[in-house]
Amino acid sequence: FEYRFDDDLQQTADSIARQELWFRDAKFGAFIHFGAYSTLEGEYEGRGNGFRYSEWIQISAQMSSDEYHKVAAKFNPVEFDADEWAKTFKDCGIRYVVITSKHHDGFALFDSMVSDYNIVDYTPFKRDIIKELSEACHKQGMKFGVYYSHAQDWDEPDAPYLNKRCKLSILHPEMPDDFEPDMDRYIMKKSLPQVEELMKNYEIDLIWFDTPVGMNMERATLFSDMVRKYRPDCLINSRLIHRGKGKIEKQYLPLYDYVSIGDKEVPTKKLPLYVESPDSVSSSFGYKTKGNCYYHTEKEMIHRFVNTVCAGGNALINNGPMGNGRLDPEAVRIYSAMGEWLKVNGESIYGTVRNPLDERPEWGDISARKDGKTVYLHIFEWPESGSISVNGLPAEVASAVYLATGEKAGFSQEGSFLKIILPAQPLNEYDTVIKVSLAGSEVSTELAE
Ligand code: H79
Repeated sequence: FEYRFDDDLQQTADSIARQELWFRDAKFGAFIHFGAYSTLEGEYEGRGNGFRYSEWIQISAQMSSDEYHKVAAKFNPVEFDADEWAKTFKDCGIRYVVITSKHHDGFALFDSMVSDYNIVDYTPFKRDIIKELSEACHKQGMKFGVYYSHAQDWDEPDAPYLNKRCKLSILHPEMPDDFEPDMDRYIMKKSLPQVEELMKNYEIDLIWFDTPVGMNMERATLFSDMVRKYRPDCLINSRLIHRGKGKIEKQYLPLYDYVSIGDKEVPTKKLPLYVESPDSVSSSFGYKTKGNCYYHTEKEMIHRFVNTVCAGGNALINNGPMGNGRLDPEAVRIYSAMGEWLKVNGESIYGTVRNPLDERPEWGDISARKDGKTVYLHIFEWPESGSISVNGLPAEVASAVYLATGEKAGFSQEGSFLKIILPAQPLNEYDTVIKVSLAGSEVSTELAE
């Protein structure tokens, strides 16, 4: 785990209060990468399929903005149905949704007065996807957030580029050789006013900034203040100002509410601050069929999810809808397996806190209730020995019960050492959960506060 935090580094009281409105208990979010790139599926005129991420096609296929504009102008996801998306997510146990309102390509999925490079003004589709999806999600009782690429914008010559492959001469051959990019000009002209539009015109519960190339305290403060001005309860992620790597500076903390760990990173250690992991059902974020790509198995996905929650975070698990506007059936299959598992075992996920014990067990993982009197044992790998052990319980065990059936589990306890005798077969092929209720003194959950 490559992040370093000061011992005394804490999120601000305001941020913690905002997180506790809904975010900390929600655990499971759906991330959605959808845009003009979705139609290309990771390849343009036979090129560009070597990148892991299909949403990077403009760079991987080295397309000029003029070329990419033609792709965007044809974006017509006629089968998009916000209510169907929202209902599918809700049925799978998802509590919040975060969709790309503008990715690095600069193309917006909402009706923007700031730039007509958006789905309403620039395409035959003409519908505001952000508006429709925000309403559909709220109707289902889910929270709604937007991803917004505030620093990178490949359509804007003034915006900075993350990577040497994003050459101005390729993206914008029309620009003179002596052109000097001015990031502040881009921020004032496009990204800050678009964030204002999103905050003013939509019901947004969370804004997900990404790739803070060129950001500093001053620039980040503009965005943070803009969000807070219109939507004081709206959560902001840490990529507004930093990538979460290395040491996190204390002065940044009031600008955002929680830390985004690395893309597709599953935490392996306890997390010092409240975090969210941007995971994906596949190796890409945007829908990809060309070149190398893989999907996680249902089992892998559930383990990644449970590990993240047990480390003390939320999992924002991405799906890339198809260019025609339908959800990717592979993603739906994976979410559905998670949903079926959650219907039985959701008590061990929602509203829980991280593993209060010192170690992650080799057979799986552990989550806990806030009351400090309940721990959930998640058994991923069924042991041949026919039993598992837990070390470090601070109190006597009053009961141990399988969440799947409500049946009692056999156990013996010696001091802080608990042994559970298992049946021959797991009760669930992904993760069998045993709820252990403690009597008397409490398991400390103070680290998770
Ligand atoms: O939106 C998703 C990614 O497109 C975005 N963050 C997630 C949530 C992202 N932006 N930047 N990065 C990820 C890191 C960039 C990695 C890169 Fe590469 C290395 C870009 C070019 C080289 C990966 C590998 C992408 C292309 C090759």
